Amino acid sequence: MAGIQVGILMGSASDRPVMEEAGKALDEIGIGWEIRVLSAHRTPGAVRKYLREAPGRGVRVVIAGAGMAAHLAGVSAAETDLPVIGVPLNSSPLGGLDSLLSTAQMPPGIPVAAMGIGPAGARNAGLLAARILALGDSRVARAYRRFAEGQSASVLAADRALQKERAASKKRASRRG
Ligand code: RP5
Repeated sequence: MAGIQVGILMGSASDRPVMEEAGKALDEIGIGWEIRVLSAHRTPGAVRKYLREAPGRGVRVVIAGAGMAAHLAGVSAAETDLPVIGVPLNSSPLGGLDSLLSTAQMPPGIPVAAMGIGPAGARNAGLLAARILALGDSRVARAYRRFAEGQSASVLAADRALQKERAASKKRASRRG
């Protein structure tokens, strides 16, 4: 599907393993993405430049992950009118609570969609970006539906396997005794 549509930003290269979970979710739906190390604190000018140029390159949704005093999502939302999804990361002795509050507690007027802490939050950021893109693109909407149905099918298959295993083990127990 059409080029790069999601820009994934992270405050440090150390955030990469977690933030790539967002990219993996987008891959599962077939949405193009790019990923950049850009820090609200250490490279504020580069954050601004990226956000000014991103829409012209086709980016429609921004995902921003950062740890500690996590300002990247909020600063990004201040610099662009694109929807911004924030992912709080666990990279401090406070276990991510600091970044969760920094990401979620935006002052009124500058919205950030705050996800949960860490890899689950990053994955959900990718899926939320897909849902946003699906609103204006029926191919993305169909791909998302296929993804969701596949996910449900794998949970149902796991339940069937569990029930089969438990039934077999009960049968063995009743034979024994
Ligand atoms: C934040 O500080 C980054 O997002 C990262 O989670 C945290 C620590 O950064 P490094 O010291 O590992 O570069 O800005």
